[in-house]
Amino acid sequence: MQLKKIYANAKVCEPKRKEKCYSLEPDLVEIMEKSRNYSQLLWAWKGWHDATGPGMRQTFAKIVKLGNKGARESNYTDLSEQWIEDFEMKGFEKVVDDLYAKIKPFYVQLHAYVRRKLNGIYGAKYNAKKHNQKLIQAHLLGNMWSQSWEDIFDLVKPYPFVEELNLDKKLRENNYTVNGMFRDAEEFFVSMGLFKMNPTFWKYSMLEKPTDNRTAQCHASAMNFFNGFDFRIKMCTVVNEGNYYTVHHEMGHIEYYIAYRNQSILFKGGANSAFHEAIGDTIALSVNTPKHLKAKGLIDSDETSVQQDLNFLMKMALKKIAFLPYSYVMDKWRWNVFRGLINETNYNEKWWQMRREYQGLEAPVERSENDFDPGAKYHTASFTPYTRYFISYFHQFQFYKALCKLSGHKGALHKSDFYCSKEAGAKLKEMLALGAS
Ligand code: X8Z
Ligand code: ZN
Repeated sequence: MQLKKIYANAKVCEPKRKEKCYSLEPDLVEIMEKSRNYSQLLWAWKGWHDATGPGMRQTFAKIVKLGNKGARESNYTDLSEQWIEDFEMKGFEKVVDDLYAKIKPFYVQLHAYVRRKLNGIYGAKYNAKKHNQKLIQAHLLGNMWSQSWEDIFDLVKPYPFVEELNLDKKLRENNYTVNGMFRDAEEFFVSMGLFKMNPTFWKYSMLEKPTDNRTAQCHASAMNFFNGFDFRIKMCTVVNEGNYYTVHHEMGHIEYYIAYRNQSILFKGGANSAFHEAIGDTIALSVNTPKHLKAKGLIDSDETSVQQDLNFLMKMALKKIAFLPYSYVMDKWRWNVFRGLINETNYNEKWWQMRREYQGLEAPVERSENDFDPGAKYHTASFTPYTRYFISYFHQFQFYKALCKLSGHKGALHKSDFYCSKEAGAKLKEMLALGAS
């Protein structure tokens, strides 16, 4: 079966009630985010990894062969070189390695801090004999892939008794709908002089999971139909903080599509794929600030104490710093597969070797070469390169800083909101309109 089909159809069923099955979105994702029950988390984690990877293994190997053949026929050494070429930069892999090395000391501290907190919570449940005390078990970080850790913020909050804005709660209290979240994102872009979504967007986008028995590929995406007006988002949106963020991410793609719609076909693309991934996230950084949430009437005051600031920055680190080694591993592993340095005999062994080395994670249960744990991730099933996200997590802070400056912000960077800044908007629009030219 096609890999993407396996991913879209995978379900995890209860062992005693086989008819009671859960899909990734929203069920398993929510368990991973909210459950603090070691066994339940393990069940969801193992269930999803078992339901996806093993069936993908053979087809994945076949596609690697074909992909390499295609790349070589186009004079690349293999598919890794073709993927890397997207960034049009000599020595790009070294740039990635250097960025990772720069961030590593920070990540190591974050990891050690989180590990200690988790030991305090789940310690007794760890299998003391098997568990490596230096590693964190992969199912305890609030996320199926341990790629970003903000959903365990409540467990690791530096000042637990200081109250924070709980955006989830605020969205519920204000009776937010999915449509309302998309309207908010649109309104932010428009406030800066960027584009409104057009009727085609609202008519043909799939903003919620279909409720009939169609299977939807729920992983959020934004599509350009390359005719100058048809741009759509597909997302199984639910009303919560994480999705509020992702809605801005996806609309960032659409804004970019619209901005470069008049470029020649060759240039109808991002400056590179990382630029494309960074636009919506840049906006979301601004949306996330107390200043902005006050402007939206979601909180009463944007005065924050030092403790609140530190809590805020910890949450940011859980989201943005924890992501870096994850995104690094995703493509390092695949580049090495394309190069023949990893093959069908050791796909999973090498995957976990890299997960240990770079992310400091271990599988909570024994894994073998019958498993194929990289396949639990959408981008493996869809053969979507992932370095774009790694790089975009640097770009987005660079873009954010520049837009803050243009909007006239003074003071701490993490408090800057460039909502309504036409100066910042004009420059952003100018950059987006260049597309890949
Ligand atoms: O895949 C995405 C977007 C679509 S381009 C929702 N992201 C990566 C992921 O989910 O793994 C955004 C952050 C990283
Ligand atoms: Zn994206």
